[in-house]
Amino acid sequence: MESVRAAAALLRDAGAVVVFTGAGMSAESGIPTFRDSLTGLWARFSPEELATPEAFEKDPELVWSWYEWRRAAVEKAAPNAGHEAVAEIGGTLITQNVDDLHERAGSADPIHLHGSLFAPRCFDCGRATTGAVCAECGGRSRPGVVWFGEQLPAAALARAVEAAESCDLLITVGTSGLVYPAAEIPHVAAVNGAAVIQVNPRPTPLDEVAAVNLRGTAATLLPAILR
Ligand code: BV8
Repeated sequence: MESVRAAAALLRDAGAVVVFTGAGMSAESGIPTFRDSLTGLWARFSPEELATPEAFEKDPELVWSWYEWRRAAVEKAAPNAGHEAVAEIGGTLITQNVDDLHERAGSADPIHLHGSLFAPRCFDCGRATTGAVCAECGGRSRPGVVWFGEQLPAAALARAVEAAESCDLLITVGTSGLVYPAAEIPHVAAVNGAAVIQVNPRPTPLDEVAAVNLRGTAATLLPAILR
């Protein structure tokens, strides 16, 4: 396919490469995306309702059981061929995902803009926690993710912006490009002269900045670019 060849040529000739991933990256590992409506016992909620500090304050047990359900699903899942291709591409990996599938596929040091399902912390003092209550201050343990309305980790965001500003090529995979400030990252790369390749089966606002738009899935198209 012409555009896969064009993407492969851009990757071959690029110096600094950034890969930017969203929930679609893990879809072929069986992890539902945010745009998929929640199913089963969560069908009556939307992620935006559950992924907020207010939801946690109102009903910590409900919010914890959603995150425990998601963590268990990730532990049962396996990285897909797309995660493996991202590890092979190397460069700087910036992910909005809170799963550990990139790490398990061999990506060394992903920048997690929205935290991790595997890093619970104290709701009050922010320190890492291992049990239900913070050993330091007695505060409640919370999932180690960034909720809607919360600031992204400043160091991670600064590292991500710096990488996007200085790269030659940014490959955006499996993101609807709707959640800010993370959604700025591909635009930062484009305005600083990088070429942008998008991998997504559906149109997104990033269509307008993509030099190459690959309409398809991560697990099929990312390995194809590397062939
Ligand atoms: C902040 C962790 C401010 C938790 C997440 C109005 C306008 C603009 C912005 C706002 C607004 N109102 C509110 C805001 C701010 C808000 C925001 O952007 N809201 C959106 C919904 C409009 N942002 C925030 O609140 C952020 N914080 O702004 O703080 C502030 C300022 C000062 C002081 C204090 C605070 C925090 C945002 C972080 C939220 N946390 N995750 C958790 O996981 O539970 S975000 C969460 O949703 C995910 O992490 C992910 O990042 C995001 C969903 O995005 P995607 O990854 O793109 O996933 P999605 O399902 O949307 O799309 C999947 C795509 O994959 C689709 O395009 C699909 O076609 C594609 N796909 C499907 N299958 C495949 C595939 N692609 C490839 N292969 C496949 N097989």
